Amino acid sequence: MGLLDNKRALIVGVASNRSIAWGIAQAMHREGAQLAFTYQNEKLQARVEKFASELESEIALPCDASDDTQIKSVFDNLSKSWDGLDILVHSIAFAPRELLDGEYLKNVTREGFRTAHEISSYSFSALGEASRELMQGRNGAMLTLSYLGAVRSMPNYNVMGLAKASLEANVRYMASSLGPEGIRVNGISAGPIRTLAASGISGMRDFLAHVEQTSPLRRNVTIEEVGNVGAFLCSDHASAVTGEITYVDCGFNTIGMS
Ligand code: NAD
Ligand code: 0WE
Repeated sequence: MGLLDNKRALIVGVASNRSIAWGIAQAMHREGAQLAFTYQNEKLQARVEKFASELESEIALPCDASDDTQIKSVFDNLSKSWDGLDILVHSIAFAPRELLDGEYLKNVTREGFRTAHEISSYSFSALGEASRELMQGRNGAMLTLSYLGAVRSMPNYNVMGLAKASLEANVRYMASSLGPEGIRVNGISAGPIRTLAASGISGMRDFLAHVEQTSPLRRNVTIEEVGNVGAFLCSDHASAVTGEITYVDCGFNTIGMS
């Protein structure tokens, strides 16, 4: 018996075998969930189709989160294969790279600010609202991924920190909107992990080394560990947990000094 037997999950945000969304998908599959995936663009299509088939899924649909038409067609398409949806996993973020370096205030622009908030926070609202109909009458759960930069200033994370603060507020407001329908909404604030989104980020190595040296567990977190907590939060074992941000960061956020 798995935690997620008979549940159907849509996974948004797989780009490689290092993606946090991939860790979550693997845990959910292991716990008995049936999966569907989306991919951002044609460059990722073949890869995501291969990842889907590894987890016994035949559903991989295009979804660029900046395009309302694509968001709508994901659910139109999904409803052809599935008569309902139990779980939405939102694991995407984007800010123009130039803004993720140097001083926040000097580098922030109106356009970069808008893009970061649109792709990293609004997209969760848009996908959540689009999931709503398929989730009726089945104790649905939605999950997103945040980072400590939402609540503490971090070097170089800059405008992404503001977008994650918005995303975390979004978790609470979506939980309020959807709670009366039995749908729960939660976030995981993960520690730094080497993924595509983290590659080429200046200072990523220092972030990882700092957590390894100072976190209570003296190491970094893995996508498998984030996946396990994600599977739990979207399972009926977490049926009274909503609007929460759960830290999966080897305790790093809890220390004052180490
Ligand atoms: P990743 O590169 O594997 O995943 C990022 C995903 O975002 C990719 O699948 C990409 O296709 C998608 N994406 C970007 N723009 C998009 C758009 N316009 N439309 C649709 N998809 C789009 O990296 P990851 O680290 O697994 O990131 C997943 C989530 O985890 C992000 O929200 C990220 O902020 C968060 N997170 C990452 C870390 C870390 O250190 N890696 C830590 C905490 C939280
Ligand atoms: O949320 C993130 C990264 C999200 C991200 C990554 C990129 C790289 C490619 C958003 N937009 C872009 N845009 C690109 O062009 N993380 C939590 C990982 C991360 O990113 C950092 C970090 C950490 C940790 C950026 C600066 C400092 C630390």
